[in-house]
Formats: sequence, C-alpha cells, structure tokens
Amino acid sequence: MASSSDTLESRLKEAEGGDRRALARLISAIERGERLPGIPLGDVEDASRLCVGITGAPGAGKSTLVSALTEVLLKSASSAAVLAVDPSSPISRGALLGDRVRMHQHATRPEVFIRSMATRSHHGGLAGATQASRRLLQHCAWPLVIIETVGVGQVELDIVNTADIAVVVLNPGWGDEIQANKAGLMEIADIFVINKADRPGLESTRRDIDGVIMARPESQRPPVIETVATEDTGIEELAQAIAEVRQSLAASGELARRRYAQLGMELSQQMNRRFARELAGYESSDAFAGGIASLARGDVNIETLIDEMLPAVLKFRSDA
Ligand SMILES: Nc1nc2c(ncn2[C@@H]2O[C@H](COP(=O)(O)OP(=O)(O)O)[C@@H](O)[C@H]2O)c(=O)[nH]1
Ligand SMILES: [Mg+2]
Repeated sequence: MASSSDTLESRLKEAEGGDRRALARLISAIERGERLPGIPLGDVEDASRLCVGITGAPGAGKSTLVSALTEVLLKSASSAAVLAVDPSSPISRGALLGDRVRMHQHATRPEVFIRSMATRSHHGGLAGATQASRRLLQHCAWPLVIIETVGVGQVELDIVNTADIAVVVLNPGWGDEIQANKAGLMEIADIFVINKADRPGLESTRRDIDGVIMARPESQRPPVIETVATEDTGIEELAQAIAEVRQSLAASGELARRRYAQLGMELSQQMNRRFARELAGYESSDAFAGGIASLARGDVNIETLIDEMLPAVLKFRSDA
C-alpha cells in the first residue's frame, strides 16, 4: 500500500516538526505493525537522551511515582515523554484510564507527552513496539522518555531492557516477593524504590533488599530510595539517584553497551516481525499448499520441507 507509506512519511515529517498528533498516530502505526519510514538509530554514546524504565507490581504506585518524578525532572529537562505499558490488564481499560486521570495534571502541558501503549495485537511483540516508540520519541525531540511497565514476566523484562536505566518499585511488607526474586526483577534494578514508605514494614523490606544487594561488589550495589509518591516525598532523591546512575553508566561504558544490546534486540524483533509477515503471505501460495499435500502423502518429513521452503518464504514479498 504505497499511499499508506506516503502518509507515514509525511506524518514523520510533521512529527519531526513538533506535531504531537502526528507523533501519536505514528505510535499507533507502530502498534499495528506497519512499516515505518527509516528513523535514525541514534548514537549509542549520546548523553543528551535518556530512557528510564519504572517497573513493579500492579498497585506499587508506579503511575503516581512517574507523575511526581516527571514534575521534578522537568526542573532540569525541557520536556518529558511517558509511555505507559500495562499488559496485565489487557481487557479492562480501568488501569490505563486511572493512569490517565492521575497524570491528567500533565496531559495538557506542551512539555509533556503521555501515551498508553495498547497491549493487544502486536505484530512482533510489545517490547519491540515500545522500543520503536521510544526511539521515535527521542528522534522527534523528546530526549527524555519514561516507560512505566508492570514487572511480571519476560515481556515486561524485555520492555525494561529497552530502557537505559531500570527503576524497580517495591512496597513495605514485600519480603516474600523479594525473597522469591520475581521474574528476575531484583537483578535488573539499577535503582530500588521503596514506595509507600508511609506504610508499616519499611525497615524489614529495606533489610530484605540489603540482603540481596550486599552480596554484590560495592560498586554494583544499586541505591535504595524511600518515597511516598502521593506526597512527593523522596522524589528529588530519586531524580538525583537517576542522574548519578546515568553518569556512572556513561563513564564506565555500560550505557553504550546497553544501547548496543537494545539495538540487537530491536533488530531481532523487527526481523521476527518481518518474517512473520512474509510467512503469512507465503501461507496462501500454491507452493505452501503443495507442501502440505506432500506431507500428507508422506513424501517428505517436515524438517526437510522447511529447509526447502525457507528460501522461498524469504523471497516471497507479501507487501510488494
Ligand atoms: N499510602 C500511599 N499510597 C500510595 C503511594 N503511592 C501511590 N499510592 C496509592 O497506591 C495506589 C496505586 O497507585 P498507582 O500509581 O496506580 O500504582 P501502579 O499500579 O503501580 O501504577 C493509588 O491509590 C495511589 O494513590 C504512597 O507512597 N503511599
Ligand atoms: Mg500504573
């Protein structure tokens, strides 16, 4: 569909010029798995852009925290974009709506861009769509991107890995969760936040976190910040911790290494997505039907057939 790609091309120009509607539509196109015009990948060393991932269980206070943090970051940053990803509530829009309401104070401000990622029907993966959206935002002059995601499974871990810095949000009284080290969250944290520090159980949660991180060399122990997001308590400290972690990641070369890894993941996901599209086209070909028939006759085993078909699938241009 040439017209669609022309539209995307002109949308990209508009988005580059600061048109938020065009930007929002491009993110929708990413979600639909459309083939976007080339967006420059960006220098892995570029210190002017930053993506912070905020993750934790549902109800931990991530949205409240993101809202408060955005406010503080905007004291030194000229703009901030927020991508809210919540795959744990694919049907009920309640959570996302709640987030929107909570972030409403930002919604009409020109220096803030907020977007909930649709969590269904992603061709090529939610993490890939989030990453592509993040890259689009940064390309369109939103250098600071905050991604909120629920830390429950591999997809969510992948999403967090599209960020430069991972902030893991816990709550007082969560000793068991920490012990169980749910989904590897404890390993990926660059910063721990104990939000709802106004609730009982703070000390023991801190001890539990310390128990996990003390096993690491001192230079690799993430800071632990206590916050009460609803009262803006500890948010300045969190912003400060983010700035320090960013500096040390950049100085050690780890930031560039992570961005290399992000590019690798993006390449792999895009390739997957492209392949799925080519395959979908090939499935309606005579050759595919012929393959099924020879399988049915027992003329060929499935692995051999796949070896034979693969080059044809890759040559088959479903969107040509
Ligand atoms: N007591 C207390 N409640 C909080 C705090 N932060 C958030 N909440 C409340 O916790 C609930 C869930 O917050 P939300 O930001 O939606 O959590 P999310 O699901 O992680 O995004 C809301 O009712 C918030 O008002 C906090 O620091 N202390
Ligand atoms: Mg939320």
